[in-house]
Amino acid sequence: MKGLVTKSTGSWYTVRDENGNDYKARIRGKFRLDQIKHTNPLAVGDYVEIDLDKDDIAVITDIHPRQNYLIRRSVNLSKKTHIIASNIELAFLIATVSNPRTSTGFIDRFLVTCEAYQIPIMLVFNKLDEWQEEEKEIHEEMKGLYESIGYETMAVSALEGQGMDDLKSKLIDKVSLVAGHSGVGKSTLVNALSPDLNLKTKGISGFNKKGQHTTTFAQMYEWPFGGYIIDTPGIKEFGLVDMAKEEVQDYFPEIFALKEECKFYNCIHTIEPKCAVRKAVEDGDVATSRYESYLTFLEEAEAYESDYSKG
Ligand SMILES: Nc1nc2c(ncn2[C@@H]2O[C@H](COP(=O)(O)OP(=O)(O)OP(=O)(O)O)[C@@H](O)[C@H]2O)c(=O)[nH]1
Ligand SMILES: [Mg+2]
Ligand SMILES: [Zn+2]
Repeated sequence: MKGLVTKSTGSWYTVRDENGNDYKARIRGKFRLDQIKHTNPLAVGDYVEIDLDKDDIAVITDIHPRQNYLIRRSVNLSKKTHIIASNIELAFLIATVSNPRTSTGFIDRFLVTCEAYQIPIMLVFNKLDEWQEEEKEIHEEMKGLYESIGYETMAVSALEGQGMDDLKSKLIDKVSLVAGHSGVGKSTLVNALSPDLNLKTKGISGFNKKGQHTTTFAQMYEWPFGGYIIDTPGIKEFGLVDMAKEEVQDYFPEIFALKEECKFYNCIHTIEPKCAVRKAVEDGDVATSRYESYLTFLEEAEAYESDYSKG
C-alpha cells in the first residue's frame, strides 16, 4: 500500500498510510543503490510502497517518482548530497534581519537551489517585533530587492502574531517546508499555527550554546487546517549542487532576463565586452549583492567541475 514518509532518522522511518495510520518502517537493501549519489536514499515527503511485517513494522519496497526535492551539499566539496525533503509545493525561507542576521548571500543560495529544483519559494522575515529603525530599514531594502526580482516576501512575528494570518492563508492544503538558519524561529512559527504540536524550540532562556540546533532532523506534521508542514534543522552553510557554470545564470531570474542582450551568446557576464548584465549592475538595475552572489556561485561551479574531472 501507499504511504508518505513523515520522519527519517537515518535507518528508521515513519510512514503514514492513506488512512492516517503511522508505521515504523525500514527499507529493503536495494534502495541503498541510490546512496551512490545521496547520503540518504529516502527523505521526508517521499511517497513509498509498504508491506506490513509481523508486529506491524512496515517494509518499504518501492519509492514513487519525486516531483521535486530540496538538496544540500556539504561545503567541503563532497560529491554526495543530502536530500532534505521531497515533493514540496511551497518552500518558506525564514530569514531574520537580526538575532541572527540572514545574509543576502545565504538567501541567494537558497533561492538558486529552489530555482534549480523547481520548488516554489517565498521569503518570510520573522521577529518583526524586535525591529528598531535600523532593522526596519534593512528589511525594507531586502523586501524591495527580492520583490523587484519577482519573489514574494512577508514579514511576521511568530512570537506575537503579526502577519501570521496572511502566512497561514498560504499554507492551507499544501505541503510546505520551512528552512533557514538555526534560531530564526522555524519551529516557533509552526507551533504558533498549531500549538498542539508543541515542537521543541530554543526557549526563552537561550542557554543553548551558540550554533546548537534545536531541531535535529526534518519532520513532517499535519496542519489542523489542512495540509502538511516540514520543519527542518537549521542550515548553517551549504554548497550548491553540481551545476555547470553556464547554467548558474539560469537561476537568477533578473540576470537570465538580460542574457539575450549581451553581445556574445555564450556570455557568462564576467569579463566579456558589451555585457548587458554588467551594464545593468553599473546602472543599478541589477543589485550588486545579487551579482556578487552570482560570481561566487560561478566560481563554486567551476571549482566543483574541475574537482569532479580529477575524479
Ligand atoms: N522576538 C522574537 N523571537 C522569536 C520569534 N520567533 C522565534 N523567536 C525566538 O527565537 C529562538 C529560536 O526559535 P526556534 O523556533 O527554536 O528556532 P529554529 O529556527 O527552529 O531553530 P533550529 O531548530 O535550531 O533550526 C527562540 O528563543 C524563540 O522564542 C519572533 O517572532 N520574535
Ligand atoms: Mg527548530
Ligand atoms: Zn553578459
